[in-house]
Amino acid sequence: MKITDAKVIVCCPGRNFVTLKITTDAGISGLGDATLNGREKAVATYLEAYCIPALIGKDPRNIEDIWHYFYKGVYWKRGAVTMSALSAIDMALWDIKAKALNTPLYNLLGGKSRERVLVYAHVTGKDLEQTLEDVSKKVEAGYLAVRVQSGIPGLGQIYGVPKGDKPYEPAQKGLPQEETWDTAKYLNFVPKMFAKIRAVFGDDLHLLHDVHHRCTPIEAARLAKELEPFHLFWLEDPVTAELQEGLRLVRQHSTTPIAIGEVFNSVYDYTTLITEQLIDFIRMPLSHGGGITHLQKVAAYAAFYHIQTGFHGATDLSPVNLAASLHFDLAINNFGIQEYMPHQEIVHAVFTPNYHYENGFLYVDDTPGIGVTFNEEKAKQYPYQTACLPVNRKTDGTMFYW
Ligand code: EZ4
Ligand code: CO
Repeated sequence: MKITDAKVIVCCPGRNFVTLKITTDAGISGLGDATLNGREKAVATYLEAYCIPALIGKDPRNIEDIWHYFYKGVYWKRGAVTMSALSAIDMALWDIKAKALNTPLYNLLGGKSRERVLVYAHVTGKDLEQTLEDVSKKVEAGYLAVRVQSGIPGLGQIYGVPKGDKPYEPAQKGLPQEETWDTAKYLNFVPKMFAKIRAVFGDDLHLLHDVHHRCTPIEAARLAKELEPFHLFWLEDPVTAELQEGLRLVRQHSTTPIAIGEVFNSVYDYTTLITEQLIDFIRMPLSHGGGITHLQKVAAYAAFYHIQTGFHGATDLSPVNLAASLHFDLAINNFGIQEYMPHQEIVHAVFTPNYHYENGFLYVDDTPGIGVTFNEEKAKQYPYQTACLPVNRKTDGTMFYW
């Protein structure tokens, strides 16, 4: 089998997605998700200018060799842009292989370890009252796990809180918008919020929270310690993990489980965290972390250290990535949980999913391959629109992490 063509389609059904389609001489094509939120064109250009010309003529069945061609073979390796491109190539090759063998992807990853995938929903509200109402709605919808973010008294628009009645979507049209941050106000509010949620909803509901990289190690240690009585499923990205050693301090002070890695793109972002058992869940998504080929290795490495998966599943990752993640989640032994932020209906006009939600779980059907179909004609109706993630400043104007 030979790769005869590959193309990148950037479309904007409500938000931007970058899709790689690889075509072969066997009449089989594969899809990969190359979306990097707010940096879509950088990945598209890298694929078009440097990767696609080198892909043509290669045998798509040799996934491991092609992976290393674009990793070891490339002098300027790692980084979000190049790894997102490599991830999309890898995903499309696995899609082709599974279609060629006429079997759903999970069969090539070891088969099913479970029939369904536990997911967590996003709860948001502009204040505590609205947040509690939203927890109720998600519980009514059958969710067994919820990630809770809320507006904070004294702060304006912040991460995780929707504007008006629209579902939360961090990227906004045009140049980055500015948000304001105050860690002291945040640290005072969050433990009170979880105390209230536990008091109202009891012990069984799994509760998660995303710090979004905004604490120093000692601040994160305080938060993780104060949240201990509420038994979180996880505390996500408590510190910016450019400095892996920062997690040691958090660990020394608390038994709150830690999840990290949605901005990671290689196993080398994780080595200290995994070998020193400083975290409990890896979150690096297939579409940014080197695809199925690399995540199989990272997930296996994590498993030896009692660490589970909890893949990133925000709406800025396309249905192709979500479906691929679900196959992976079904197959591996150390699956933990899957983030599930449903796409807007308009997204499904372009990408037809092969998964569905029911009572707290996602199910994937037995369509061969990854199983998502992509309607190129429809995609043309939704051309790319410039959109960026916000930037964040402290209340005195100092630039801060978003
Ligand atoms: O901010 O995917 O856990 N989920 C998250 C996401 C990220 C976005 C950034 O593109 O932190 O909402
Ligand atoms: Co996050």
